[in-house]
Amino acid sequence: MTDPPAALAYLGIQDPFEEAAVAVLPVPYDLTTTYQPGARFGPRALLTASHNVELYDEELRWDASRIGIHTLPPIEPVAAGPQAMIPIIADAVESLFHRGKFPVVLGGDHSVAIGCFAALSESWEDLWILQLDAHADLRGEYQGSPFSHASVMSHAAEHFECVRVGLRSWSAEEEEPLWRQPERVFPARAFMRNPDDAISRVLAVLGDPVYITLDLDCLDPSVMPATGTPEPGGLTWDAITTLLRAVAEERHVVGCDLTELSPIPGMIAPDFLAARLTYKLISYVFHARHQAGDSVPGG
Ligand SMILES: [Mn+2]
Repeated sequence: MTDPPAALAYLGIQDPFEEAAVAVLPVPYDLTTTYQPGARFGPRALLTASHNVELYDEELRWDASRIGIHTLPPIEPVAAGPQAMIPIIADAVESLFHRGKFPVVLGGDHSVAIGCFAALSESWEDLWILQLDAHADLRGEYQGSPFSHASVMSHAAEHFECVRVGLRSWSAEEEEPLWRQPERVFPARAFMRNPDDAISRVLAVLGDPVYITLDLDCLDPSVMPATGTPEPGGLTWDAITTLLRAVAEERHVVGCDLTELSPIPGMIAPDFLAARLTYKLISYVFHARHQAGDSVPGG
């Protein structure tokens, strides 16, 4: 499959793959969505909206697009279901790590992260996962599948240490695994009571390096209504960007996935927020590397 032209690429930029620090991988897959389907349309909506994102970050006073950004062809869904998707996603992400890229995987429902975790377990040791999510996603299986969006973090826990932020919905079954290490759990209500204090406590427990799995439903539906399962009482834009900036500056972030954008026809704000948040994350990570004197392409 050929790479998408600039008109379909993230930010409208299509730098040559070899020269790009960031590889954007769209995975328009939502076969495990249980409530409101539509996350399969997320990558396209995010990529389209991204063409309106300002490349100069007003907060960092820096243009991250100079690092080189390349958008890969989407991984098309396979009808065989979630289990069949995992090795396909894992192979694609693993090859990005091997080629020194910072992968940005765009879902799709959160189950696409299971493929990312499989790639991470092959590529990194002693890695920490920062989960931003409304839900614990710690079910052993859900609706007959252990590869559901509701089981995502059970897979992460097999290989990695996890810190969770934004949670506000979980089942009785998830109570025990969730609270095994209570200092690593930051429910949305407690987090939002004093975000600055919570962020310093996140940094006190979070190891290094870090992979970020960002389910957009961690945000409050008032700013991010376009998700498969919008839960009231989530994070604000200010809180999540402050957290991401702090983590990017204090840790080595190796990659991320951003999932569960389920576009609402006629409403562009959530699509734009998702596109902007993706760029914020990329900007924070590479600005921090640039400040640290790491060699950053074009830096
Ligand atoms: Mn989730």
